[in-house]
Amino acid sequence: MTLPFQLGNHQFKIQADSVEEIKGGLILHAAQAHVYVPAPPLSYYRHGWQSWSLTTWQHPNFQLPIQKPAILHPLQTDPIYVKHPSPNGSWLGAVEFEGGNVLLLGSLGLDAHVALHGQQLHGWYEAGNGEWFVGYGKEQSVFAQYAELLGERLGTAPGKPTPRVWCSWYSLYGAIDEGLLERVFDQLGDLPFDVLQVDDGWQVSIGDWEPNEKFPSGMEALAAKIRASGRTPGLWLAPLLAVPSSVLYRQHPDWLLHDVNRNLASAGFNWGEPLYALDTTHPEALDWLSALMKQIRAWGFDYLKLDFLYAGALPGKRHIDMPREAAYRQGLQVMREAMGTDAYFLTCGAPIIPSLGLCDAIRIGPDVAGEWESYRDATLLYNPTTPGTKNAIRTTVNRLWLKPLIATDPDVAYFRSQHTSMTDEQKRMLQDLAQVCKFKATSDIPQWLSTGVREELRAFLDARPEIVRTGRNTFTIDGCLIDFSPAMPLPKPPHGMAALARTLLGWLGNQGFVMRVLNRLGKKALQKMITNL
Ligand code: 9PG
Repeated sequence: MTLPFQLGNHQFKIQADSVEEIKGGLILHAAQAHVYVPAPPLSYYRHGWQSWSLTTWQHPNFQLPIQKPAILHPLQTDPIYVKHPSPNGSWLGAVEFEGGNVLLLGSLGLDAHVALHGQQLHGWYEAGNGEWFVGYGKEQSVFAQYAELLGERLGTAPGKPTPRVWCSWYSLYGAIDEGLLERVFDQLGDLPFDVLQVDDGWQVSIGDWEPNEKFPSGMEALAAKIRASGRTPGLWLAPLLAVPSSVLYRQHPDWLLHDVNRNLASAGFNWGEPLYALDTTHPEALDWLSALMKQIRAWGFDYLKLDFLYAGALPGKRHIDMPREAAYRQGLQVMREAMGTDAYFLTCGAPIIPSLGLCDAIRIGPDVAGEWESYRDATLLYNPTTPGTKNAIRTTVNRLWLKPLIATDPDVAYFRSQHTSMTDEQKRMLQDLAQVCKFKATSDIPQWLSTGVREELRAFLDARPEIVRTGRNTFTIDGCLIDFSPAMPLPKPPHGMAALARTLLGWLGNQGFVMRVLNRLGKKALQKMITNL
């Protein structure tokens, strides 16, 4: 049915199977929902699929260049919609009108997408039909109401205190070994960290979650060392991925996600290898995941950062035919049950809405990095998901409406003055974002900090400031005005020579050998950086 609807001063036309009025909006039932807005909107809210995917307000007529390289689409975007010609986003979309009010169309279930066609918001479920929320009014209250409805349906996090985390990734990257980690952990001294989290680099392979030769004493010994220092041991893994060099890949090809042509479905490319996804509807794969979670807990790790989780929700042919995000959620549920609700569970690279209610925290933006923005990645590749501080702040701030539902991880803050090209102001913005998110982490090596800066880090970790949101990008932190607007603009799409360079770079980025060389060069640069530690 099509109905005219008065919301605020605006007359909207709504098309759905049924419409029910609730306070502050409407609940629709439909496989396809349409909302016709009375005037051309000023801007459109695009919501990215998983932690790293772009989330931003954009001009409704702006056609976002397709981000490159294409080989990374499954790893950085929802690959189904990456070439969609209209402004579009996962589960929800919103438009802003003159006067500052917004209209939001958001699904209250999984496997849904929204696009803007001129003056029409169009939402659809990939399989079957479901519920939608339509809200109109002040931006913060419309998004808050959407969050509340999502929480009622998918659940909210149990609200454990958010730990302050030292994470090994953004300083040591893959170059960790047990001796080096123990030295750094010692140097942390009495800095008030609750969790020491070992990131990527401890495992034999992506798929083979056993300690490699750099951890000869084993993971149990490492966890015990951390525990003995009075902190909680944390561990990273990417349980839904397998690379060709892994035993998992060789022994269980039937556990992997396939495409309609019965080839393996690509989950992107990283660590110099193509990535493949575990099929979370396969009972043996689920048993394996469950045993893996129990193993990690038995080693003594109580903080789990499960990464690259999008792999469980990629499109493909599954052992049991079911919508892709429902399949992911089933896998997540099995992992949560196996690890126990007493573990602190952070999801990363994770489809946002399908993760709600099953974890404690979620990364809501792409990785930070030592630089604000890279010209190659931002402008030439037009890739807003690659590691970089500006990308991280942009997407994170645009997802803060999720805060009532789950702990929101903005990634680590930087305090160091070595191994970064960021200005003090840029570093400050990341630190402020951590306070706003109430999720504080860093990877800084104490040796890289002067005594003064070490004390700044301590004060940052100890602080519990009062946060007030005063606008889309503005907050007060203990009364002090903070503005994240400098991180919001998207780069200008490349023209002329830059467009040519873009084509060439995009092609190079799709070549496995180029990615392998980049991977090797990265490792060399890293070795140089850590020689004195
Ligand atoms: C470990 C890292 C860290 C980090 C995670 C995740 O687009 N990409 O190619 C891409 C690669 C790695 C990545 C994010 C994006 O980082 O977010 O915190 O744990 O894995 O490998």
